[in-house]
Amino acid sequence: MVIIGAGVAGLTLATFLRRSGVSCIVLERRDRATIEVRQRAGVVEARGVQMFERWGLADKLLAGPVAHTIDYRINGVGRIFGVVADGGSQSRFCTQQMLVNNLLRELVDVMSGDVRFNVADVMIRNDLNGRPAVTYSDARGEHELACGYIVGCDGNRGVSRASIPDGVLTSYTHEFGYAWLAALVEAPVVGHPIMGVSDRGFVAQLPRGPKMSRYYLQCALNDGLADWPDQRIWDEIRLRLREQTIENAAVHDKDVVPLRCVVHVPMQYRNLFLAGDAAHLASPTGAKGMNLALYDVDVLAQALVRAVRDRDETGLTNYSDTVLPHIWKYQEFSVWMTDTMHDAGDPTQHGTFRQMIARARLDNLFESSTAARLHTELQRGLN
Ligand code: RFL
Repeated sequence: MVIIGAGVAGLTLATFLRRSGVSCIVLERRDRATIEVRQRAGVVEARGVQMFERWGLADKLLAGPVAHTIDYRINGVGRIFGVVADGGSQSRFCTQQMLVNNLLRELVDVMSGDVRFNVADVMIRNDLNGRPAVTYSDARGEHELACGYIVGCDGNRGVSRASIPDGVLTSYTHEFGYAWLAALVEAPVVGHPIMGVSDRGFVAQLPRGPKMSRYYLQCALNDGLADWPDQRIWDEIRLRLREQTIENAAVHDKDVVPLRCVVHVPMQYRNLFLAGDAAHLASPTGAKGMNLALYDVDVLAQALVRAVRDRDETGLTNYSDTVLPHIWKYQEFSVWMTDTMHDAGDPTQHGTFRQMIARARLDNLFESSTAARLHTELQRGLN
């Protein structure tokens, strides 16, 4: 088995396989130090927590439960949404960087898993004649790995999906027409995580550890980092949250992220299986991208173990059909969250009618216990 990509999807899959006694090799184009510091998601939803519990890894990999509240703030007026408790598993705080580090420790340092960093020129052979194989090069030369199955966990711009011949995949894409300026700052969330609507555009502040948080500011698609010096970031945060007392803090990392949703169907071709961002992207408003990657590899790991141990490929044959209904459900949630949180604010993009509709949707969350329960289920990934 060869897994391409040592992000959340690739490392989780390799860890599950290794714990099941199935050997695999992970090929990663970056060095270990680089993938250990990539910061993005912050929460493993309740469904993912249940998955890690089932694989006996939750307490090794994840930190404590997350706050059960979100401050949905409209032009400075906050309403605190309380996640409806049902006594089941709670979502847990775990930044993507923390999860990747913990997976690397478990897989490489504890279980001596085979992760090869700094590889280049990865190519896939997946034709009908002969055994599947992956070739790559590194500092020691060129290599070929003959294998039974190949899993593409190499993100949206990797080689795995690109290796599938034209005409096999259908790509469903939705562009929202705006972007986010994402800034990791040295200031914790004080009070509740914020999802903010403002007539200057969307703003959010989400926790990223005891000393850090990440702010998101809606911006134009063609904005670059040069348009967002640190002082402008803090000025906009104060204006959009209507909190003039917020003080500037160090900005550690910033990026401009266009908002889009994409699903590539089917998520497999012959002996190649796609998982995580290699197969789909969800706009970050719903906080689902990493969590969907975890869902894919949970299903795929079980199917691969059955194929190797019991020579039963049913799970692999059905992989794409099994995961896609869940992927589409959470694409819908991501689109709902993105439209609602952006349309409710600045009406320049979609007009005042959509603004009022979006605000009515938010009102529903606070006025209907049925709407609140559904929103909670979707946030926890349990729907
Ligand atoms: P990754 O994490 O991108 O890992 C892919 C790995 O493959 C390697 N690679 C290759 N290796 C070998 N050969 C090649 N040719 C290769 N090409 C690529 C790369 O170096 C890398 O190590 O994909 P994966 O594992 O599928 O994980 C997906 C998640 O990273 C992604 O969905 C999330 O970060 C999305 N996301 C969020 N998800 C959440 O669940 N909650 C959130 O709050 C959340 N916030 C976010 C996000 C994504 C964001 N950006 C940057 C788009 C916030 C932002 C701003």
